Amino acid sequence: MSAATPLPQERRLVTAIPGPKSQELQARKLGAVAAGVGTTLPVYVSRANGGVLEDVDGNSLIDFGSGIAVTSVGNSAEAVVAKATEQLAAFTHTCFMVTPYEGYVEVAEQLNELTPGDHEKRTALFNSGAEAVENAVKIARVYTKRTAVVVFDHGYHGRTNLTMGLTAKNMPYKQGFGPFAPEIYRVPVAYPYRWLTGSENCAAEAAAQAIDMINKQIGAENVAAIIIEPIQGEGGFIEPARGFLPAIVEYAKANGIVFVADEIQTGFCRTGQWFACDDEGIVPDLITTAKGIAGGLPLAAVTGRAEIMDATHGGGLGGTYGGNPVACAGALGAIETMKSQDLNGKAQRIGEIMLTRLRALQEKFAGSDTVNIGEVRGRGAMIAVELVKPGGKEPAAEITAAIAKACHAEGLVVLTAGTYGNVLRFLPPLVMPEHLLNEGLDIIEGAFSRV
Ligand code: PLZ
Repeated sequence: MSAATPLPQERRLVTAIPGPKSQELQARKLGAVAAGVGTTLPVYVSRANGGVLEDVDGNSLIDFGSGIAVTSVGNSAEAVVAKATEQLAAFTHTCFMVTPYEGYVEVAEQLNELTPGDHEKRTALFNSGAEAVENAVKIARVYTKRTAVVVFDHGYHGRTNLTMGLTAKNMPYKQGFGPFAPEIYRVPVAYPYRWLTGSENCAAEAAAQAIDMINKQIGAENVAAIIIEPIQGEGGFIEPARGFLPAIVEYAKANGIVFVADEIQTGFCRTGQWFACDDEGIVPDLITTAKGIAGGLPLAAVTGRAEIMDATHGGGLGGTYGGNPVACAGALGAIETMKSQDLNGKAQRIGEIMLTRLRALQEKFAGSDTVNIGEVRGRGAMIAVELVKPGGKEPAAEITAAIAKACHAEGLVVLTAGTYGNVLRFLPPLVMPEHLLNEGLDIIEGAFSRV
C-alpha cells in the first residue's frame, strides 16, 4: 500500500498500548537515541493519514496531536505527497542561495498574500520554528539598530540558545543549558483565568504592567522587537484577554518597535482563521510560521513589511537547507489543500463540537472531589482544558498526566501543556472525520470518570 492510500478511518486496538513490537523498538531506542530526546507515547508509527496513526503492531490510534499542530492537512495528504514526490524526482537540493528555484519564490508569494495586512511584504524561508524566530530577531535588530527583545510570561519560542532565552518555562526546556543570550526581557501576559484581580480587568491591567515594565526597566527606545504568540501554545493555549494584543501593538507602533507574532503553532487554519492574529484584526510587522505550513515537511518562514525585511544586507540571512525544494513543494500542496477543502471551516466546526462537549464535561465534574475543569478554552482545532484541584485553582498536574495516560491506553493520542503541566490540549488534524472526533471525546470523558 502506498503512503497516499487512505487508511480505514477507525480506532482499532489489537494489542495493549504500546504493543510488543513497539516495546521492542522502544528498547532499541533507549540503547541508541540520546536520553534527552523524550517520547510522549512510545507507539511506533508505520502509516498515518486522515485522523489516524497506525502502529507497527496493527493498532489504529485516533490522533488529537497532529505531531504538535503540524499535520493540519492530514498525514501524507494527497496534494502534499503528489507535489513533494514530483519535486523529489526532479531535484532534491541546490541551495537557494547558490542556484534558486521557483518553489521557494512561490511559497514566499503565497505567504505574502495569506498573512495579515495588505501592505508590501517579503518572506525568508528556514527549516524550523526556532530558526524562524531567531531570524525575526536578527531582522528586527538590523532594522531598528536596537538590541532589546521583549517576550511574555508563559511564552514558548524554541530550544536553540536564543529561543531558549525567549522561552519562559525552565523545566524541561532550559534547565542546565545556560547561559542564555543577553538583552531578553519578560513581561506579564493577560492570562484571564489566572489574573489575580479577575478576568474583566485582565487586558487593561496586564497591558499597563507590561508597558510600564518596558518603559521603566528597558526604555522603549532600546527595544528592537516584542514577540508574542497570539494564542500561547506550549504555555497552555492561553488566549490573551481581548484588547491586550491591540494595546501592545499600538505601543509598539508608537515607539518604533517591531511587533512579531509567533504563529508557528497557531497559523495555517489551526484556529479556524488563516492566522490567529486575524481574530482581533492584528497586523504584525513580522510573523513567524512553521509546523502546519508544509503538511509535515520541515519548513519555516519569516514574513513581514518589505522595508523591515529588506533592511538586512545581502547574504545576511540564509542557511544551507532553508526553503528546501521538497519542503516548498509540500507547502504548496498543503496550502492548496487548505483552500480547496476549506480547512478554516473544518477547524471552526471542530471547535464547536469540542467546546460544546468539553463544557458539558466541565459541568459534569464541577462537583467532583478529585478534579475540576477550571477552564475550557481555545479556538478552532486548538482547544484545551485546564485542570485544577477542587475548591480553587491549584494546578492538578498529576491528574492531568494520569488522564493523558488513560487516553493513550485507549488508543487516543493527546498532549499536555502549560507552565504548571495541568493543561490537556487537543490539536486534531483539520481533516479529522467527525465520528472519530466524537469517539475521541468519548474516550476523554471516560478517562475523566475513571481517574
Ligand atoms: N514557537 C509558538 O509552538 C514549537 C515544541 C515541542 P520548532 N512548539 C513545539 C518541543 O517540545 O520541542 C514552537 C512553537 C512556537 C516556536 C516553536 C519552535 O518550533 O520547529 O520546534 O523549532
